[in-house]
Amino acid sequence: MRILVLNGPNINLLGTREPEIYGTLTLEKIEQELQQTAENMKIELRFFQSNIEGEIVDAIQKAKYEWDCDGILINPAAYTHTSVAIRDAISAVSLPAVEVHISNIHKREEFRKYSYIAPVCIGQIAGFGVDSYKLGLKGLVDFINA
Ligand code: CA2
Repeated sequence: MRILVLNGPNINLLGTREPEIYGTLTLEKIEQELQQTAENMKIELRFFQSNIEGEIVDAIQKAKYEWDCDGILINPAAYTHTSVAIRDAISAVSLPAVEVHISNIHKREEFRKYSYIAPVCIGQIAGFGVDSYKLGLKGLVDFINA
């Protein structure tokens, strides 16, 4: 089984600012920990991060048509709250997807509470730091195997 782990804008800057919200976590650390988790689960991960909405749409399409992925684990970051294009791409490829967030978006500013992406995902996990990705991955893999 192969899963695309997709991170959106500014996630590449994690660990440099706002540690009270995002901890000291870096993208490299998140990917290392997920890689370890995936090896234990005997699944394969493909990692992609972009600050550009269209590149994220392209990655979702490639997950289905080039990379032969079985599912998508996505932290759309700020695009969570704005992107019809990312939502439509997930719908269009019909791959199971799980939305994850490091912070609990439901206890932050009003504008972060709405997700354009959640309605086209199996589920959403928010607020557990790097564990949001691990929990999301487990949920996604269990869903695919069911
Ligand atoms: O909590 C999450 O995982 C978010 O997806 C993170 C996004 C935010 O826009 C979402 O509402 C929730 C922000 C990602 C990175 O933001 C940084 C901010 C300061 C320094 C470095 C990264």
